[in-house]
Amino acid sequence: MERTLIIVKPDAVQRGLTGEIIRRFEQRGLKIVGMKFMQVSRELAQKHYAEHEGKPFYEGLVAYITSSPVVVLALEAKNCVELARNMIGKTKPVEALPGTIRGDFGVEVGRNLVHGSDSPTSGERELALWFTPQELTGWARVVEPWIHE
Ligand code: DAT
Ligand code: MG
Repeated sequence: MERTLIIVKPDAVQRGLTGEIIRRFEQRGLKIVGMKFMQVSRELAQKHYAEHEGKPFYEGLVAYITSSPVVVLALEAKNCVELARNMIGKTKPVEALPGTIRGDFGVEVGRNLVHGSDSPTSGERELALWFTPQELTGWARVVEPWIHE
C-alpha cells in the first residue's frame, strides 16, 4: 500500500491547527501508521529540502521548518500521495482552492502549513528520513473494507 509523509508545519502547530489537519486526513480514510511531535534539526531540514538547496527561498525555508515544533505523520492508502496533495492544495496558498488545507487556512507560501510528499518515491525517501522502521506500525483497521474495496 502506498505511503506518504505529512508534516504539520510550525505555523500550523502554533496556530492550533494540528487536530484540524490530522482530522481531515483521518476522516478521508488515510490510515495513520506513524506519528510524532518533534523539533526539527537543521541537518534533517537540509536533507528533507535538499532539492531546493541554492534557491532564493532555501534559507528561509530551513529557518521556518526548524523555528518551532512540528507533527509528522506517515499515512497509508491507495493513491495516498495524490490524495493528500489534493487535500493540501497548491504550494502558494493564494492559488490553493477553498476546501484544501492551504486554501482554507493559508495566506503566504512561506507559511503554507503542511507538507506532503510529491510522489510515491519521495514518500519512501522522506519516510526513511523522518521515521525509524520501529516508529512505523502496520496494523489491521476494522473499517478497511469500507474504505478500500
Ligand atoms: P510543496 O510544499 O507544495 O511540495 P515545493 O516542494 O515546490 O512545494 O517547495 C517546498 C516548500 O518551499 C514550499 O512548501 C514552500 C517553499 N517554496 C516553494 N516555492 C517557493 C517560492 N517560489 N517562494 C518561496 N517559498 C517557496
Ligand atoms: Mg514538495
